[in-house]
Amino acid sequence: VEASIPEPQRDAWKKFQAKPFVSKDDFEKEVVRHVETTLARSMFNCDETAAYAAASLAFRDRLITEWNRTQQRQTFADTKRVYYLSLEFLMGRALDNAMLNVGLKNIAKEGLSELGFRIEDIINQEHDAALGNGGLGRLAACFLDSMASLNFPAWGYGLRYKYGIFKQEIVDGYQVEVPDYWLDFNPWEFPRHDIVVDVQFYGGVRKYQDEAGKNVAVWEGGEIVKATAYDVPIPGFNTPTTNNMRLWSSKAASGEFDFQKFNSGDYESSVADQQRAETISAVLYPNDNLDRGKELRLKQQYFWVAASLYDIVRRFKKSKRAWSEFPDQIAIQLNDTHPTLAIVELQRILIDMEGLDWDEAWTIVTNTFGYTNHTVLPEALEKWSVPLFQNLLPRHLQIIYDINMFFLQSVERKFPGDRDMLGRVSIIEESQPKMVRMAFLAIVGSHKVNGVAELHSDLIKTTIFKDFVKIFGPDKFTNVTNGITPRRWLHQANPRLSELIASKTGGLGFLKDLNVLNELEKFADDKEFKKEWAEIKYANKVRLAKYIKSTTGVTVNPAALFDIQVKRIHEYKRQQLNIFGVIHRYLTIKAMTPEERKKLAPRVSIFGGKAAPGYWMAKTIIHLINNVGAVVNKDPDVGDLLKVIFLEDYNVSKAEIITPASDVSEHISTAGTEASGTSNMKFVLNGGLIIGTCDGANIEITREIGENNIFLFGNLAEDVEDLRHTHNYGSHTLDPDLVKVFDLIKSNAFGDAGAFGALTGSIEDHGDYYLVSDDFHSYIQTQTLVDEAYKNQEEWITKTILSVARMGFFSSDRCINEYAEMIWNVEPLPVGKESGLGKEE
Ligand code: GPQ
Repeated sequence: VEASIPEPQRDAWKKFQAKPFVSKDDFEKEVVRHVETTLARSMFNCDETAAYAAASLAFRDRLITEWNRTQQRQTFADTKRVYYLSLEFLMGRALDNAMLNVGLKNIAKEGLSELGFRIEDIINQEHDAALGNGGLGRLAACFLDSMASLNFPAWGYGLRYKYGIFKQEIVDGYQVEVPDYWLDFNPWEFPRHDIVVDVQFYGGVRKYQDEAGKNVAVWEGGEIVKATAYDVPIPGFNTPTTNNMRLWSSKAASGEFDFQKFNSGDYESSVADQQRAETISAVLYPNDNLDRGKELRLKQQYFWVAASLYDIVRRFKKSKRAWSEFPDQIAIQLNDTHPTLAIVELQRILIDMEGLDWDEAWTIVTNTFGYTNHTVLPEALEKWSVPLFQNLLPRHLQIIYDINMFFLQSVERKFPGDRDMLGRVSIIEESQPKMVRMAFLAIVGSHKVNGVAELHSDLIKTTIFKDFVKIFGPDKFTNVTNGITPRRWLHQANPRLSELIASKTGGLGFLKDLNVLNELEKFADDKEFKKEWAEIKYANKVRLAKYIKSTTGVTVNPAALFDIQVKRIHEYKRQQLNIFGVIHRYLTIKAMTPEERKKLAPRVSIFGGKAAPGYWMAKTIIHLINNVGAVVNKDPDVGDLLKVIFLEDYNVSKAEIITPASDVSEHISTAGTEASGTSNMKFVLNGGLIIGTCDGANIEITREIGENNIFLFGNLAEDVEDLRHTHNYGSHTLDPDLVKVFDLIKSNAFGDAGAFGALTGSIEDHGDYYLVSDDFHSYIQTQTLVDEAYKNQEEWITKTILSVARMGFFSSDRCINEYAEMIWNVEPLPVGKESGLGKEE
C-alpha cells in the first residue's frame, strides 16, 4: 500500500509539521499541555512523577521529530548502515541524557523551576532502563551514543525484556533479588504495532529436488511467535542525528489456531499459548560471563535474530539492488556470540527463501558480519547441545552442519592429514551430547574478529582461537580497545568538572574530541586550578557521603580516602582480595598504638555490585563484605580510620553518583581474565587514581597516563598458568598475612565462620585458581603506597589532572571510528543546516 502523502498535498503537510521547541516558554507550554491533556491532570494534581512524565514527553516529541528526519535523510542518502546486534543494552536513564545531548538542559531547568520543580528531583523520578548485566551491555549503550554523535547511520537491535536485571536488596547481609518491572511508564519507547514479524520454532524439514534438479529444503510445521517492534530514539550529542534502537517484544500469533482452540472450548490452553509466547521476551538472563545453556535463552536468541534479520533484509530489498551488494549496504556487528545465529539465518534466507547458490550466499554472509569477543573465560563461551538445537531449529542445525563440512574441508586442504586440528576447530564438539561451539561458528561466518583491549586481543589469538589464526591468517583478527562516552560519564555524571574543563579548553568541544583534554596538562601545577579541581572532587565525595548516610545509615568522613570497587561480583574480579585486604587493615589498626593511628590516612572502602542469583560464591563474598562492615563500622578503636560500605543495587544511575567520588578505585582481576574493563576508564576520567593488575585496559591506561599515575601490582598474565600448576601439583603455602586474615574469620569475628568456609577453602584447599594468595602481599604493599601517596595532596592532585588530560584515547568515539574504518567500512552521514538544535554550551 502506498503510504506517502501525494505531492500536491505536501505543502499543507509541511506547513503544519511539528517544530521542536528551543525556548524556555515553548518548553513550559509543552510540559503544561502534556500534564493537562496527555496525563489528564491539573496544576492542583501535578506531583514530581507527573512533572517527570510531562518533561520527558516534551523531550520525546522533540527527539522523535529529529528521529524522523534522520531516518528520512539516511533512507534518501542510501549509504551503508551499521546494525549493532546486542542481547543487552544497559541504557540507564534517558531524560538527563536527552536534555544534555540536545543542549537544552538549562532551558529545562529554568522552565521546570518556574513551574515549581527542581530539575534534580525530576531527573530522579526516572526508572533506569536496565536491559543488561554489566560491562557488555553498558558498552553497547556507549556505542549507540557515539554512533549517533558521530552521525553514523546505525541501528541497535535488541530484546524488549519486561524485566531487566533484578533489583538487589541486602537483607541481614545477604543479597535478595527483586524483579525489575520497568515498563509501568516508559515515555522513551514507541510501539510499532505495524511492524510485526512471524518467527518460527520447532517443526521439521522437508527436502526435495525441484523440476530443475535443484535441492530444496522447506522448514515447516512447528509454531509461530510474533515479534513486535518498539523503537527508542537515540539522540547524538550536539547534532540533529537521532538514531534508532529497535527492541522486539514477543506475542502469540493470534491466528486461526488460537481461534479454533477458543471455539472448541479450550480457552485455557489458548491463553496458556499466549503466555508461553510472551515468556520469550519476559526476562533478561542475569548471568555475567557465564553460559547456562537454557532452552529459553536459545529461543530468545533466535527470536531476536530472526526478527532483526527479517527487518534488515526487508529494508535492503526495498532498494532493489542485487544481492551481491548486500555487504556494501549493510554491516552487522555481533556483540559477543549471543547473536551468532544471525549468520545461519542470513544464509538460510539467501539459499532457502531467495534461491541463491550456497557459495554466492556464503560470500555475502561472511562479508556482512563482524564478531566481537568479550571474554576468554571457558565457562562464558557459549555452547548449545545438538539435540536441543535439532528440536528447536532443525533447519538451522542442518545449515550449521553444512557450514562446518565446507569449513573442515578447507582446513583439510590447508593442513592435510592433521586430524587433531580438525577435531579442535570443528564447530561441532564431539562430546556426549554433541555441542555447537558458537564462537567458532561466529569466527567462520565473519570477516573480522576483534577483542576489546590489546592484551585480550593478543590472548585470544594465542590461546582460545590459536588454530583459527593459522587457518585464516592473522589479518582476520584485530583489536578495538573499548571506550566510554564522555557525555554520560563526564558531562552528565560530573557537571562541575565538565564546566571547569570547558572553561579552560574553550567550551564543550572536548566532549566531541576527547583529545582536547590534553590542554589540561598545562594546569597540572597551577595553584588556582588545582584548588578548584580539588574542591569539585570534595563536593562529589560529600554528595556520595550523603547518599551513603541516607541508604545505609553510616556516617563517613568526606575527607577520608574513598576507595571504591563497583562491578559485578565475580571470583575473577576478586572482590574477595579487596575484602581480605580490608580485614588485614583492620587487624593492623587494632594492633597500632593511638600515636601510630594518628598517622594513618582514614579510609572508606566502598563496594557495590550484583551477584548472579545462582552464583553462591559471589553471594558469599557479598555476605562477608556486609558482615565485616557491621563489625568494623562500630568498633570504637577504629573510628574514622576505616569504614566498610556495601551499596545496594549498583546500577547506571548510581554509577553516575559513585564514579566522580573516588580517590582510588580497584580493578584487580587475576591477570588475563578481565577482557578490558570500562569502569576503570570512567574513574580515571573523573579524576580518580586506580589500583589495578596488569590486565585488560589497565595496561593501555598505564601507557596513556604514565606509570607514575597508577598503582599496579600482582603477577602477570604470562605467569598465571605456571602458578596454577604449582598450586595443584607442587607445594602451596599461603601468604602469612592472608593466613592471619583467615584466622580472624575462623574465630567467628564476622559471624559464623561456617558461612565463609567455601570462600576460604577455595583458596586454602582448592587450588586458589584466581591467585588471591599469590597476589596478596603485592596488593597490601601497594595499598600502603596509596596511603603514603594520598598524604601528599599536592602531588596527588597533579597526578589526577595529568591522568584526566591523557584519557582522550578512551572515548567510545575513537573506538567507533576504528570499527567504522577497520571492520564496517562505513562513513558518517554529514548533517546539513536543517538542524533545530538548541545552542546551549
Ligand atoms: N563482559 Cl562475556 C560482560 O560484561 N559480560 C559478559 O558476559 C562477557 C563480557 C565484559 C567483560 O567482562 C569486560 O572486561 C569488558 O570490558 C566488557 O565486557 C565490554 O567489552
